[in-house]
Amino acid sequence: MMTTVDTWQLRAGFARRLSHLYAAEVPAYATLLKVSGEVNADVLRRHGSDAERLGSISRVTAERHGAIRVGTPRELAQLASIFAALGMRPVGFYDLRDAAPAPIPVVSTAFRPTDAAELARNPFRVFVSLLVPEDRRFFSEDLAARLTGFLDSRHLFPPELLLLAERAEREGGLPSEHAERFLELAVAAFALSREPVDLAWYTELEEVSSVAADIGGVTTTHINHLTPRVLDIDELYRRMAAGGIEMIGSIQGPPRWDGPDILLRQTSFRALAEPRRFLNADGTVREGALRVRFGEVEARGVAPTPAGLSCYNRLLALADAESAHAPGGNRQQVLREVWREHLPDTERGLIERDLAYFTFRVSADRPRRAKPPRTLLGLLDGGWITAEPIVYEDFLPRSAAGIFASNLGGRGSTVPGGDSAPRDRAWMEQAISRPIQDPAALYAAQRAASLVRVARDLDLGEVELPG
Ligand code: OOG
Ligand code: NI
Repeated sequence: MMTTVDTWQLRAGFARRLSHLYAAEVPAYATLLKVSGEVNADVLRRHGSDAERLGSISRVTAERHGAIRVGTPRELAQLASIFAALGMRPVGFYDLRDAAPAPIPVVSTAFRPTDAAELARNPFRVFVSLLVPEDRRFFSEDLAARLTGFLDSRHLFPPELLLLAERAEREGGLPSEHAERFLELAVAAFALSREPVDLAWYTELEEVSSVAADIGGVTTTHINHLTPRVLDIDELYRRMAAGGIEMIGSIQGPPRWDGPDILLRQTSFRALAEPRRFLNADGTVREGALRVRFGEVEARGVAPTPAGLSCYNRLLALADAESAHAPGGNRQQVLREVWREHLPDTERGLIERDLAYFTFRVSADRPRRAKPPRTLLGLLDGGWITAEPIVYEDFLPRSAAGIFASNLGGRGSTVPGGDSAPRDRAWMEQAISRPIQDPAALYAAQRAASLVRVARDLDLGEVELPG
């Protein structure tokens, strides 16, 4: 009998192979993995099971996100099919075209497992960006026409890969020898190509945006970075810097502080230039180098509610304003003070103000005789139930823009007032003929399901949320 490789096994296999490929292509990534592993082991030793409050050590050790950039809706739809074969669905919509510190001519989504059990098996996620040649703030009509022509004529994925992807999605996995072939082709599609790069074309696009050149200047795509998860990102930053890797700027996102970690904190470093061959206008080929890929690492916290997310954005703006008054000051220090002043420093505080998502379950040592209250806080404070944070599984537009910007060569150029070509989640759903889920709705559904179980176990009608 033929054995079937299930969807989640395909996903885990893909993530593992892509990681091997990237480590072979970008040696600094291999260093990053080694240091991340050491930091995680140290945190686990120091804090024991507390260190696993936001994910088991086996999940965190295997956890990666990647980034891939494509040029057309057709390419994005093909990627969506490959990721569907791996049990990864599009979640969230990000428009980076008016992002600070530098606008990027892309709109993005993230492909990831959406189910808690699937996330626990393997949480691999990929941030995928789609170029917007129709945006006149970046591309003139003439350049856009040539760019679209170039993109329409290339084929990023071989037909065999796309057929296997369709089958894997339909059947929830693949027979083992097909699985092997599928993974081989899928990983190869994201390797850095040895094809010569047309220098004049690449340079013309680079003058507009180096992301545009990275996407539309070549006939292939590639994995742009792969990011491990670490339990203490400040310690990782210190060790990488001490090891002679030049880390960029600082850690993006929330500060380190005494309260619960929310959202995600990320930092990155520029990878070395990689050898590439260039095609000159006279038809000759020469050896050169391109610096398009980088290393990144992240620490994840609890998922915010919509109220928590707008609170986060407000606090960042507040910190920006304070930093503007005292330029040259310590940003982390400023953030820490803002956090202390405005955010509750306990999980209970986050629950009370409905700023973050948790799941709840009835505690083993709950009171036996009394009648349970109906409110969430009453149940929590009375020892009836316990709360567990839901990990943030998504991305942050502002950090993403910062990551893009800090790793780009030139600043590029934009024409203010040009037609921006409206793009939103509905547009992207149509472009790929698949629904794109809302991150907050996924977290809210997880919380709601846990409360239904609590209500059933305690024989309550319904549990009342705060607020
Ligand atoms: C994606 C940048 C976004 C993150 O971690 O926020 C990202 C890219 O460089 O293509 O990966
Ligand atoms: Ni990233």
